[in-house]
Formats: sequence, C-alpha cells, structure tokens
Amino acid sequence: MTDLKTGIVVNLLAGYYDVQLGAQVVRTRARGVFRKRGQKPRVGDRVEVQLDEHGTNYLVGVKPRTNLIGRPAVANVSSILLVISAVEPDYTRAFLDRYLVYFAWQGVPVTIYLSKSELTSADRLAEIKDDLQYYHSIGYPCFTSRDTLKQALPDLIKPQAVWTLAGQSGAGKSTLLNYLQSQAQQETAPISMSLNRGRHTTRQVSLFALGAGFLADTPGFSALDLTPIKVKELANYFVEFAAARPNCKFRGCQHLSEPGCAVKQALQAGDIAQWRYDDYLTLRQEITEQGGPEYLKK
Ligand SMILES: Nc1nc2c(ncn2[C@@H]2O[C@H](COP(=O)(O)OP(=O)(O)OP(=O)(O)O)[C@@H](O)[C@H]2O)c(=O)[nH]1
Ligand SMILES: [Mg+2]
Ligand SMILES: [Zn+2]
Repeated sequence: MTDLKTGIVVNLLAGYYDVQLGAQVVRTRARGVFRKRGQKPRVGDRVEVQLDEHGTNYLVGVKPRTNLIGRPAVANVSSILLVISAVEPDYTRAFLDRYLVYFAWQGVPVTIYLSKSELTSADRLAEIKDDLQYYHSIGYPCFTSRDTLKQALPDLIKPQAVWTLAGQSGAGKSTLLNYLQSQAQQETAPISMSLNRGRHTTRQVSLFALGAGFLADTPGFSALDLTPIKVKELANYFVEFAAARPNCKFRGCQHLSEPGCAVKQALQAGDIAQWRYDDYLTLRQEITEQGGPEYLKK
C-alpha cells in the first residue's frame, strides 16, 4: 500500500488527468470505479492520487466540490476574472450585467478587467471608465491597466484558490493569461478568425499556477443560461439592489411599482444607475419567457 497524496486537477486529456502535487504535475488515470459511479473528475477538483507498484499514478478519490461552473466545467471556482473588451467585441453594459448576475447567483466574487482600451477613442474610453467606476463602487474591483493587474493579482489569489477567466470569445482572456503568467503559452487569435470559425480559440479548461493558487483559462462561459434563476430572486443578484432592499416597505418587493420601494427611490436619487435597473427588467423578462434568448436554443 502506497501513500495517498492530495492535489488539484489542472488538465484533462483523453482519459488522463494531470494533477498538481506540490511543485510537480503528474499524469494520472482514474480508477474504473469513477465511471461506474458516473463521477467525472473536473479541472479544479481536489483529488487523491495513489502511486501503484508498477509506477502508474491513479486518481482514487474526488473531494466534495464547492461549485461546478460552465461548460467545459471548472470545479471549486473561488473568484472570476472577467475580461471585458472595449472593442472587438464591443463593450456593452447588458453583456456585463448578464455575467455579473450569473456569477452573483453562483455566489462567486468577480473582478473586472477592461482589455483593448487602447483601441478605442478617448471619449468612448472615458464613458466606459465611468461605468467601471460605478461597478467598482458597488463592490466589483475593476482594472483597466494590465500592469496594475499584474502587480495586484498574485496577492489577491489566496493559497490553492482557483481564479477563473470569463468573458466573450476574443475578449483577450488567453492574451491576459500569457501576460500574467509567462509560462502559460495559450493560443490566441484575432476576433475575426474566432468568429468566422464560430468557436472559441481556447476550447479546454486549464489551470496555471499564479500567486499562491491558480488562474484557469476557459472558453469564457459566454452562453450563460439565466433561465434557471427564480424571477423573484433576480433582484438579489443586482448587488446594489440587494443593499437597498431591506428598506422596501413590502417584504418580497420586486421593485416594479410597489409603494415604498427603496430601490426605486435610490434609482430616482441617482444612487442606482438607470441602465442597471433597465437590465434588471430585461433579464426579468428573459427569465419569465420560455427558453431564454435565441442564442441559447442552438
Ligand atoms: N490591441 C489589443 N489586442 C488585444 C488585447 N487583448 C487581446 N487582444 C487581441 O485580441 C485577440 C483575441 O484574444 P484572445 O486572448 O485569443 O481572446 P480569448 O478571450 O482568449 O478568446 P477565446 O479563447 O476564443 O475565448 C487576439 O488577437 C489578441 O492579440 C489588448 O488588450 N489590446
Ligand atoms: Mg482564449
Ligand atoms: Zn423594492
């Protein structure tokens, strides 16, 4: 009997699992018992590895997960690093709010990074930065300089934490990862190419060591299905609404046209941004309509 070691799955490839054990990465195979139980280890899973007498490493156990997010999935996501580009694809508030609602629903904190800021006009950049100031003020740290992010991020990543890149195809997730972690050599491609091919340049999930934990590259979770969210709970995931909500007159206030609504008051006072409220209404409608938006039905 050899001893068990605990590590984290950093890569999946055709039946093999690469596991970070201390400073080294070992290639392991899963015991058949997993398949029988219908259990599939994922990148980010904390696992037990056993070296058998023939020198083969076996993955013999998966520890309980805190979450499992996206497709392909990442397990135990502790924070999201959301990459939003100023252009190509163009910055939109609606898109940003979709992501923020989704991850708030999943209970995972988000840090925002604006890419390609040098490709837009000074006026447009100022508008986007005003928005980011707002997001920052409601609790989402925002970075617009990759140098500043590179300085700050390693200290933000707690031991063993799994930070995960999210954002649209072509936003610049892999480009950012390659900059933050020089050992990562992830493929990147101009947006026109990735869109023409109708798929992401990055197609797998992989973890890269960063700070005391990891940063995962992903295809970005761009087809987010919000329809499983209960419509009555949606306002909870607009974090600044949730803060005003205890002051609404009615419990369970949906902030539509109820009297004594503190969210509507904050909106009128300019403390809640109008676009956030409009996006709340749009997402409410999407959730109540069957099936969600067209692009999820493909
Ligand atoms: N000028 C400029 N180009 C950038 C920046 N970030 C990314 N790019 C370019 O944008 C294109 C797409 O970048 P990727 O890093 O491949 O995008 P991605 O988010 O990983 O895309 P997927 O893997 O398809 O999800 C590449 O041509 C990059 O060189 C940036 O900050 N400035
Ligand atoms: Mg990529
Ligand atoms: Zn209300």
